[in-house]
Amino acid sequence: MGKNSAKALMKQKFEEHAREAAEYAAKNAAAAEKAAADGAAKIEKAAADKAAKIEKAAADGAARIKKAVTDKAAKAEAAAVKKPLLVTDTILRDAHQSQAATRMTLDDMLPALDDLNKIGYWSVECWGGATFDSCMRFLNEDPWQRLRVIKEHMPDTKLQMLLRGQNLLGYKHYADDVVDRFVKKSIDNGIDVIRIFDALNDVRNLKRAVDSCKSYGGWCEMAFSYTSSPVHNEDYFVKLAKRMEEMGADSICIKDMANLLLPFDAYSLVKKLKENVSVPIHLHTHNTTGTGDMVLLMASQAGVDIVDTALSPLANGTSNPSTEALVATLRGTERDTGLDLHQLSDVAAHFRTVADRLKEAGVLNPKVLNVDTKTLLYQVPGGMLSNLMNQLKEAGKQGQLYEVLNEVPRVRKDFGYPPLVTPTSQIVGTQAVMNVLTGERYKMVPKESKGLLKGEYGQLPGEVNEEVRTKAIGSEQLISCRPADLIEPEMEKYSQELKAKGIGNGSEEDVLSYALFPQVAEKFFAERDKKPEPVKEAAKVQEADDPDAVRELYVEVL
Ligand SMILES: [Mn+2]
Repeated sequence: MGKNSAKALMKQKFEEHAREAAEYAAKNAAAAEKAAADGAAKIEKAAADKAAKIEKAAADGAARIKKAVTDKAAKAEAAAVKKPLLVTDTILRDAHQSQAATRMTLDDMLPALDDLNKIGYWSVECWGGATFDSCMRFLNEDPWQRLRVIKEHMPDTKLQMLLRGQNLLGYKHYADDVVDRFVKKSIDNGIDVIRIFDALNDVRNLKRAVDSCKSYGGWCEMAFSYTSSPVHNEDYFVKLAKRMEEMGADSICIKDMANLLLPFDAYSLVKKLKENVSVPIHLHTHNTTGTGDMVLLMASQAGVDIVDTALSPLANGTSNPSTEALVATLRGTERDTGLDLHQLSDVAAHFRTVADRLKEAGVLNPKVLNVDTKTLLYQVPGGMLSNLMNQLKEAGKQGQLYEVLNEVPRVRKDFGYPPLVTPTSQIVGTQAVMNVLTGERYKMVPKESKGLLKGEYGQLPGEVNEEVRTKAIGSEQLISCRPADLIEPEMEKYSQELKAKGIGNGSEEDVLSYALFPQVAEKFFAERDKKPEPVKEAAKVQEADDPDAVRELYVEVL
């Protein structure tokens, strides 16, 4: 082989080798490329899978959230639709107490009771307040018998009463055993709902009545006396309501006895209460200053559960707003009361005849229907205003009314801002009149003012002016405990007294009537037990030596 052919062979070999190498490399590269492509595809697929999964999860989540929101909205909507405003009618208690000095008789009520029972009210207020005293003092009627008859005719409607805590239906603190038996007998004779309040909002004065009400199976509605002052604000009332819920209240009532609560304040207060307590909120107001209907409407929009109204013949003015007007206003709305206007109108027709009778008898002065905006200016409840005017008239000093109206808030401040409700409205009002008429503040201090400053009625809400307190009671010891802690049991004593005097029918109800109003009850028993049929004419007004008689000068603010 020549040199050239050897070279050619080498070249050929080299080329072969190079071709093989190139082929090998190409093969490897293809494999690598394929692997890379496969890897990338895998990653891409995984990423796509993951993304799809996430997207699906997100979609699921969104759907779930959307569903939950929709459900909640539907529920809220359903709840709103299904939240009729509940109504308590006061026609048998506050309506005639506020307009006609509590002079409606059982005979006035009887023809309407069966129809009232069919209306579908949450409750009908028919007892307590001043009705008990008025029955015996003026109407020669046994208040217990009245309650039993009402119950008999109204078995399907909750019967409601108003109770002044430890004062029961009287004007002083009673012993715990009297409170307990009174609450028990009220429930035994037909009461279902007891609204319990204290003029000073001192919950210690509510405790005995509340515990008894619950132990005897009554619906315990705890009420606070609404007022406005530097110490009485929304937080104060919310705190009080929470305390009441803790004490076992089945419902809580805003008791605006003087129509001082304004519509937008009512809205805000009800909202706050609904946020902070879980028991139903019940609103009681009057139409003295002309804002009552608006107060109820705003409260209904804020979610109040129950409101007080009175059938139209004895509604408005110093009484509560009218039932029919509110029922018509809310018809077809989410707060529709469900009450039937025709049925209401039929029952109202009867009470129109009763209102006419009361007008003829001179106990219903149409003046009570006038809107009285002085309360808005002076924060003096309507009933209190009439008392002040009467007191000044008796003294021949009507011209000093505006001086007295300006003195009332000053006395109230000195006394630690008590809410102005019976009996504090009378105490503050009388003191203001004396401060003006004597020409020297606190020159004369009645024993009721002294008692209030001493702590006999419970704890005053704000700071007391110590200079005034010293001038009134000197260095006398203050009472810081619950006032009733100082009272011995009384039931046995009264029971023995009745036996010794040979009066009463031997029932515990009679002992209680006597415990609350000894002189009035004694006179009433004599009258009742002498004749088989109760006389219909009003009993004579008590003689002046009756210690309770002084109250006849007063108009109740309840
Ligand atoms: Mn009232």
